[in-house]
Amino acid sequence: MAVLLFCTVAMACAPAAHAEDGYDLWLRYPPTESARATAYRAQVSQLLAADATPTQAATRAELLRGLRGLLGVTPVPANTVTQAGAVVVGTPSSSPTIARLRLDTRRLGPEGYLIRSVAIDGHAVTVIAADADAGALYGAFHFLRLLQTGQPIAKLDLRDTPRVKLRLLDHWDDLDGHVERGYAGASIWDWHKLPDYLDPRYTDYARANASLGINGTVLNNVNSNALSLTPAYLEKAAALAGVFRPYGIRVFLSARFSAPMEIGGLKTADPLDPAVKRWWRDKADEIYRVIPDFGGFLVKANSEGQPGPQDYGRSHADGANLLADALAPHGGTVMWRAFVYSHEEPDDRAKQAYTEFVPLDGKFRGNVLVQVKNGAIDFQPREPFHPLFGAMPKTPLMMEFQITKEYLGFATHLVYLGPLYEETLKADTHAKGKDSTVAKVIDGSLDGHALTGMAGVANIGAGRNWSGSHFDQANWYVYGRLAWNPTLSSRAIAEEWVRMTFSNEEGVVAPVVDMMMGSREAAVDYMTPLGLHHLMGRSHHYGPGPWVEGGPRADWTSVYYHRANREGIGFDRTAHGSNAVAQYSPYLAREFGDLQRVPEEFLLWFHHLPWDYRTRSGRPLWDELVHRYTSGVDYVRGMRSTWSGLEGKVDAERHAQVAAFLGIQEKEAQWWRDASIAYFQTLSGRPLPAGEAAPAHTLEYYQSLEFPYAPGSGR
Ligand code: BDP
Repeated sequence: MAVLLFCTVAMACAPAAHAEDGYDLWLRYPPTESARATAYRAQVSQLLAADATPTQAATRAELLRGLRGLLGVTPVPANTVTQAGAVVVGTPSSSPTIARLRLDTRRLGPEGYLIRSVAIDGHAVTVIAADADAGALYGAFHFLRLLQTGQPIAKLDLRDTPRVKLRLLDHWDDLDGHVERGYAGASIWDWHKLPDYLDPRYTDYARANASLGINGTVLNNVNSNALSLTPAYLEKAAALAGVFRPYGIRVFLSARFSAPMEIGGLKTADPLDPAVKRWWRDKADEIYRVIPDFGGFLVKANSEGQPGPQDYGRSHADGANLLADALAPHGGTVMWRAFVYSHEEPDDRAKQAYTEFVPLDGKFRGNVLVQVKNGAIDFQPREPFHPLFGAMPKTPLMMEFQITKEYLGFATHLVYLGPLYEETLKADTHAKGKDSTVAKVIDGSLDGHALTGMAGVANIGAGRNWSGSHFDQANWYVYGRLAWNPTLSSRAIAEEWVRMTFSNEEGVVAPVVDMMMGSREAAVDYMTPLGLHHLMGRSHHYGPGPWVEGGPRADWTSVYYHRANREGIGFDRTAHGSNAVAQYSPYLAREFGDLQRVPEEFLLWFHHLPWDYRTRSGRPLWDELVHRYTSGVDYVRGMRSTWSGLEGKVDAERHAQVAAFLGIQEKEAQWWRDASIAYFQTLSGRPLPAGEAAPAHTLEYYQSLEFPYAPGSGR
């Protein structure tokens, strides 16, 4: 075991010499303010960290990097704890010092850790102990986070284990470098140069994910290309897996259901056909030969034109089980998506996944997770939680959140998604009485599942700042932290992120956190207030399009969802309408179906109401709608002024970009408001409430706008 002793060097507290372009994410490790740094240095005078395995080496390297950056200390080798302030990292098998302490690491599992202030031979020491290397790595990141956020470290007694087993990013990246719904440039995977060239960025990607506890990545788009499963591409995926492995991250692939035909030369992909079964078994064997710790397959089947088992009259369970059987001998998992709605089914789209999947509860193999989007439509600014949560007790359900902001302003709108995720996770399904939260469905505690998971559709691209904007990094961050522990508070996570990414100064932290916390509600208000949904521009999804109608299918239009006419607006999902409320527990079905009790944020999701319906503010519905649109825009204006007040407190480079993006956001929020009001006014026939400004342009103007090159389009 290598043991390092620090010597402290004089530290220049000058601003970082490199450009503040966001590349370093929340792992910037900037110099700590001097009084605090002096105190910390005495507490990290020595580092005992083994480097016998790649994960141990990564752990030690990260601690050294962090301490050097934060405290300006340079390590030199030593042997044992010889002075106060040693930091000891490892497991009972990697560290004799930890073994001597006889800590109960067993109960931490393969990824948990504890951080404790103890005395060793009379010296005050910080121990970061785990039962396995990955846990020690996570513990090291936690320790660095404490320093970076200015926490005291003298009396630590922390213990943490992940509540969710698979904590994944889903990349919607195509093999040609395009990212579906990606707003941060091209794909970070340079398939053409893989496997021979390993961009150092892959390592930084792994570090960032490990710092949050993300332990898996699905490399390719759910609208997948069978070529990903050919030997040449498997070799490329294996090279990435090699970079990620030391950081506890496993590689998964989206599998195209018709691959046996497209790359296997078979005539069918029927899941019950023996040749198809053999093909998948052989394919799984082949994958595990090159990627021994391969995680498994993600599948989008019989959805939006993708092939699937229903093409052969088979069920989703038949399809999932086919792949599950192929992976089972190797310990792999199938994540089968419940995002399905069919051409043939004329029913309310919000009901279709439930209708198809609930009858299959109990029919999936033990290594299948059904992956469910947070809401029943499609990653809208606000949706009630998906009714499948709580409705399939015999099947482990995995959460799918979208981190990339397809429906929330792409990269330029400052919208912190923490409150959206938290709202969904805290929602009570009432499936087994009160306090049957979605978080408990996801972490397996409600129904006793050991296989659990959460997926976030990544917002990562090759752009220098990874996520398309500085603030979108916070969405990657909060997703990762909540995947580790779905009960954390999004406000606390925002604060952590601001401290690590921008500044520990209270004068920065408080206003920025406040601004972030209200930003999602503001986007709901200027885009889709009061439960409206799916009103964006057709296909590229950029900007407002409440007038969208016609085309290949009704449920790809806006008019299908808002149902506005001379009389009123909203989708009646009560027993008088589509009765989607009945897919929730009886308690919630009553609540959502009852105008007196339905939460106002879901009003028009569940009810069709007259324009003069009196809302809780006392305003008629039309006036309330206009009021909400306007207050969303006002909030953005407020964020601009808060941010401009921070000039000089945040580095000029990032300050300027955020300021410019907020300018774009204000313009576009105004556009959403004005276009929506101009359109709905033609139906309501009502005047604008007193004091409300008229839209800047005519409805025809807004309808004439076209965006053939909007980024991230699907294909
Ligand atoms: C929709 C996206 C589309 C995705 C689809 C999915 O617009 O690009 O393919 O979700 O999740 O929101 O499969």
